[in-house]
Amino acid sequence: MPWRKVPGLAPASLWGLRLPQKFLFLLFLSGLITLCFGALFLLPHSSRLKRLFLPPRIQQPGLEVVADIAGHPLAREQDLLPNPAPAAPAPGQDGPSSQSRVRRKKGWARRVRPTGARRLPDDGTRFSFDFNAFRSRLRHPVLGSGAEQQEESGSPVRAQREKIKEMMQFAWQSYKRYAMGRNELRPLTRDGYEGSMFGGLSGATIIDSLDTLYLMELKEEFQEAKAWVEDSFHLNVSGEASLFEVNIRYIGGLLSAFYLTGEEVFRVKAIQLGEKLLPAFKTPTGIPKSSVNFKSGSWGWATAGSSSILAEFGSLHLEFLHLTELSGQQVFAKKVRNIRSVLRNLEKPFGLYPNFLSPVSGTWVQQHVSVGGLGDSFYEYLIKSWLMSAKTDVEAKTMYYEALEAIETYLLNVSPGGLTYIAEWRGGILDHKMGHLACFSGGMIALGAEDAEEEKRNHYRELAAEITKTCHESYARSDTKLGPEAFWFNSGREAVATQLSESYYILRPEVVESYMYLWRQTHNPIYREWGWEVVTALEKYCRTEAGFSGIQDVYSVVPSHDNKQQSFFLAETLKYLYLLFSDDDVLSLEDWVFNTEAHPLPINHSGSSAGARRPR
Ligand code: DMJ
Repeated sequence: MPWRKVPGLAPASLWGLRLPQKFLFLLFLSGLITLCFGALFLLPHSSRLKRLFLPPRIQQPGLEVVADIAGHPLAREQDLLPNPAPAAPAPGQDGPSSQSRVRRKKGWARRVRPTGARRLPDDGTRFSFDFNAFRSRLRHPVLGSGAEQQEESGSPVRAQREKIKEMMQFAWQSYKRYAMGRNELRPLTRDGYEGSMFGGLSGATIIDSLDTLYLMELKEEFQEAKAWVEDSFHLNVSGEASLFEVNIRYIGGLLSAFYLTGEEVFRVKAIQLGEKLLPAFKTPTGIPKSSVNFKSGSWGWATAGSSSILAEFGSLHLEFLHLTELSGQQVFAKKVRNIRSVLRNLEKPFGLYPNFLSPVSGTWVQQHVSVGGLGDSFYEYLIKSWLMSAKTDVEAKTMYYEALEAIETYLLNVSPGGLTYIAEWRGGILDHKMGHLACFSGGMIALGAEDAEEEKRNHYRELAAEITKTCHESYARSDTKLGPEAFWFNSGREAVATQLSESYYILRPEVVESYMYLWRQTHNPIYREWGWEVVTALEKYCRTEAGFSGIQDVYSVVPSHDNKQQSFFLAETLKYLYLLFSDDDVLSLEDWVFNTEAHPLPINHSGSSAGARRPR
């Protein structure tokens, strides 16, 4: 019925209310509205609602970027991130240190919450890391002081670097064309494969390649890789994974990508993946098992019966400290510090570290000692922990030099032909062989030489050079000029494999890794010559039409390819080769340490607690 005025009565409202009633109703209504708005703005977690009501430009500083990424898949997965670090410039653009300085002057830095200002330890992805402050602490621009580097254009070194870049581009494009999203490329069959180490995670080659692409300024390729991480790198997998491999390749690769670019997606994924690894530490000693089951969250098998492997549980330290640094979650640092203290307190036979340890009883399982496979990166992570802590982790330094001394006393040998090598030890009996993996030790000893006691520095420099020379011999004495998987010093034969099963080369990096460190330490041109020999041999024997492949026999010039382009070829071999032909301030060793998969992690110049470990 339409509203009409009733004669003789005071005018009524729309609902037929009298004036006092109307007044009371309006009073009630305005009280209700005030209450609602109060709740909206004052209750915890209301910031998301605020975003719904306020246009992006008038939101709090620091939340502007959040509004931009709200439709991003990562934002959906993680909830919204409170304060993402601003992205560093694309490869080749101005160094971020100078950029951050300029921006700070304009007040831009106010948008970035200082480190530690807001810690939400229950979810490391919400933690705020001050990326600008970190970048301003670097002593050298990431990509060196100039795009041209020091040498004149047209110089052979520049051309050599360009060649290595072309190899990376070819390796990446082949992978992209035939195996994008799979773990690794099979260049002969032109497809991809997953392998059994990553528990259902995919894209190992992509994650392993990110920093190399960035370093080489392969901008388009880097964007392709990043887009895949954003859109297709899913962590909700349910297989059984190697703790070590996931850590060094995926977490290491993501951490480096974050530190190089400031892109939040890398930080967030690294932390989430790190959290997925934590169940591996649920053992009576806290020494993790080799593998973790992503589905049940339990730990699974360990090779060699019930043992954990020294090189595996001993190569988590660098990445886990950075996970704490980037997440505010102490749990990561606590796990690796516990490993350190278990090892520190254990009785060591002759000061040597055997390769197998029971995670249940915390005792050594076998008396096999090696600086090659099973032991290798444990030693590497001791000296690198010292360096990464900006030389505050004295415990790591002490353990490193003590271990090196024992290795020298019991494992080091010189062959009748004058080649220095590190043998393997089985309960006191020596195997006079070196694995290709052990060839990283030349670089490690060179890196550590500078902080040794003064009277030992020269000795370690010479030792590093001698071991690297031996490893070069293992290449030079083959027909392809590539080195075998293992080589012996027996019965008059030196630095050669003695059986076909040890004669393969799977694109491994350790020898060129040592060339790179020795070059940076000495600038002796021999290391670039040797590096170039490797480039030439790779091109001749390992390049196929659809990518690079390992070969079955380095002593045959008719290559039999193994049909695998290992992800570490892109992460390590090509990166170390490129750095060998670059200026020293490109990824300077004053700013970075390389994890055992060649992913650069920054030295902790800030002295934050995640990195430092004071002497006891
Ligand atoms: C890489 O995954 C790492 O360097 C690891 O430490 C040992 N082996 C391979 C490359 O050979």
